[in-house]
Amino acid sequence: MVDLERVLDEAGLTNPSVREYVAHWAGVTGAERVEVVSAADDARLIQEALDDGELLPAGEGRYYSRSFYKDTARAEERTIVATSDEADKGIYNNWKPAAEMKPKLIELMTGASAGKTMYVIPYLMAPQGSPLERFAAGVELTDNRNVVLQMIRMARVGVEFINDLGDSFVRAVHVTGDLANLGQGTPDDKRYFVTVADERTILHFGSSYGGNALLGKIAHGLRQGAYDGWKNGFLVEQFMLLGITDKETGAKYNICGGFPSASGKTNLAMTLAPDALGDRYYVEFYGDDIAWLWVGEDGKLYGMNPEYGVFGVAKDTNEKTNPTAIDSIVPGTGAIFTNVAYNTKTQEVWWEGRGDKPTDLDGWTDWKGDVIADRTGDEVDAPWAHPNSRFTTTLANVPNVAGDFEDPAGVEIHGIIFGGRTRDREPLVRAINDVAEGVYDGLTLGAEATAAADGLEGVLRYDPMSMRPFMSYSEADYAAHWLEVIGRATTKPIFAHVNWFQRGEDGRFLWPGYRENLRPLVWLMQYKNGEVSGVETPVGVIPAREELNLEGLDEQALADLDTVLTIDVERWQQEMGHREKHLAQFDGLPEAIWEAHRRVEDALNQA
Ligand code: OXD
Ligand code: MN
Repeated sequence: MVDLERVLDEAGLTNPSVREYVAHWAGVTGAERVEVVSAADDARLIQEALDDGELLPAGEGRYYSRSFYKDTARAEERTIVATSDEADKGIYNNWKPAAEMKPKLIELMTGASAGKTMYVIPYLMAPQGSPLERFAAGVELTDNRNVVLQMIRMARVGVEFINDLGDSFVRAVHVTGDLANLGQGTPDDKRYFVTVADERTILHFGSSYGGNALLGKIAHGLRQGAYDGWKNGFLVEQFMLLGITDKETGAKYNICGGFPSASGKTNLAMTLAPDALGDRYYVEFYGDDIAWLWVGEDGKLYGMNPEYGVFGVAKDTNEKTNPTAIDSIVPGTGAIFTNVAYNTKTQEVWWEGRGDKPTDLDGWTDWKGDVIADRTGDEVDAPWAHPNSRFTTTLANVPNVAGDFEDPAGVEIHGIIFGGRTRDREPLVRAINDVAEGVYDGLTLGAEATAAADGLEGVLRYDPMSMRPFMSYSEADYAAHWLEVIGRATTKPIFAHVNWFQRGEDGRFLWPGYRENLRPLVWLMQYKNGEVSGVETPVGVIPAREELNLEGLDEQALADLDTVLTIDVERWQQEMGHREKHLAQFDGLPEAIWEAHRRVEDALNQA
């Protein structure tokens, strides 16, 4: 073991609490070397990873990596929120006593980094100077270099972010473990991903992939953040955040919102105005996955994206679905691709939905590294890329990133939207004026079960506020916290529910989606400003057809528009029964939420 004091001195790591923490875990994990990293080390670490074959070049200034084939996604069933207070137990947070989990993790981690380097990653999940800065600092310890490279893209990294913060940092320990012998997905699964929320300590063992391993992002940026927000008066949500500037009036509107997975959140976050509206509206990108929201001293609601990069799902990302993403991963961006298909001869990458499948198989390997041309039998049709394959790129690479994305003051939030994936019932957009009804709408957010074969067609898998896998305390307290924070704002955002996925009887999508989604969002802001009045329905206010800006919208969409702007009362009444059961799971849910539920139910019964 090298002289730790000297390593920390040389790195300029002066915070005594951090030094003590590093020394403690270096001892537990038995790492052979310790290295403190900052963003400036990126080029050197990339070169080391290329030299070791851990990364492969994917064209100029882009890189390719593969994870272990049984380690390709977050493992929700192995993810636990632990505290010392059983009152923190919820339906979704997989709560366990801290006193039970900590010894397990310490045992798993003991000596588990022997022979490896332990990288010390001081990071900040906020622009420096943010009012939430003290909740945003962390120090991840990891024995995996690729995790360091990903973290440098996804967070602000360097000792300067933590030296002056005393003990106010999240302790985030990541140990990869022996991936080939962890029994992933079996009864003998050895992995554990634990957030000890009331100790601000994250202990993740047994993966080197995504949210299991980049601890700033989900474990801290969502789970720990949400717990801290609950105790300290702010909200932490799996929300995208975008800004719309009306070039004619100069007004700027910022909208954030939650979408269950596979409901197009990243595509919406990075959207551009449709061509016909491009002269008037400019859309800016703030974030595709996480927003922290707080009430400022002026009584307005503010929001910011705590991340510094995008860890986007590659599948179906192309010039039509998300041209902005494609532009943000071009040569020279430093983007890292994980688990997509890779051509060993041309260094190209490809994934399902990227465009036409290459017809010349020469050099192509799939996400596991197997040669595509050697495939036989059933393998021939197997996807080339893993469905959860990803690209990682920094925010600054996104062409329409907002000019003020680094402003510590954050931006005022004018609208909060929830968007599921619903084949009928949910109109294109419905505005919700009442705060409790807005929160109620978020709590009953869901995406349709995809397995029609289960007889579940039309039934939602509820995903409250799209936070189901990231809840860190009880849902009843979560609802009360939302009511308290938004209730405190004297200038309130408007809520809305959006749905881009209504289908016709023939199964086709009735709304073209993608860039056209700006139209209902513009309507929502006009409605909030009193410029249009919409049509009242039992479940909110929907646009009158003529209130939407329809310039340049294609003929088919115009023909289908009346259908996407209607409420199917009968289907809604059915849904209310499912909602009641869903909400009844949450003991102690605030009465205001039940009242909102009953108001909507009564309005439907009178319709
Ligand atoms: C997720 C992610 O797992 O954003 O939700 O990576
Ligand atoms: Mn996410």
